[in-house]
Amino acid sequence: MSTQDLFHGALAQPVVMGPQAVILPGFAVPWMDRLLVAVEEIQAQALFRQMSTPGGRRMSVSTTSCGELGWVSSEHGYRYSPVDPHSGRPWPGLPEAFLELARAAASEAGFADFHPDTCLINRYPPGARMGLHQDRDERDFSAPIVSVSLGMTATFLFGGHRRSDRPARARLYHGDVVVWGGEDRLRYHGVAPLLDAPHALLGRQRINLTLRRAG
Ligand code: MD3
Ligand code: FE
Repeated sequence: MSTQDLFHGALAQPVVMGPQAVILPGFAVPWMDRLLVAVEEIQAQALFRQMSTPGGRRMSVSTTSCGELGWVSSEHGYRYSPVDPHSGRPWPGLPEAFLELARAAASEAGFADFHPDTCLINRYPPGARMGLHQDRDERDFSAPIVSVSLGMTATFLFGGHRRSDRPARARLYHGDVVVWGGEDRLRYHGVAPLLDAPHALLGRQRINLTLRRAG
């Protein structure tokens, strides 16, 4: 394992992406072992699945959720549901490590008292991507979103308030955390097709956690 895997960002400064959007390089490193154990437990109870979009296309990313609500997508639209439609059971609970990390990162970015009630977990195999979109399915846009990148490096696309605004690009590495809120909360964003460069711990995949207040 390279020093980059362990210490990328432990020494790095926050990267400002917008007035209320910031990358915290390596911020998740102190929680890493607990995060990876928790992701394993969640994916055993609520399998990753490739959802369809209302446009009828299959997403290249596989998703699952934990918390009181989980994000689901189908031909009928996007929504948050208290049960996993795949199993008919409630989603697994939000792990304590997710909550601690989300609250610490939000606070570091200037958002006090963040109480997420869901975490969407995205799994990217090589080549998977996420087109430019806004996150509008949450009830209250005043809460920030905290995202945690695990595994293979991604190129994140950070656009503006119109789909046609040319996006800025930022690399997101294993252990990086990003916090978006306020006026940046509804900006278009996406992920460029994932390059096939295996990660020392997670192999040929990227896993992204997004902690949100949906209900
Ligand atoms: C910027 N996920 O799940 S996380 C998503 O890496 C999503 O899997 C991407 O976009 C991923 O909806 C990016 C970063 C993210 C999440 C929410 C945002 C960026 C955001 C909300 C507003 C602006
Ligand atoms: Fe999004």
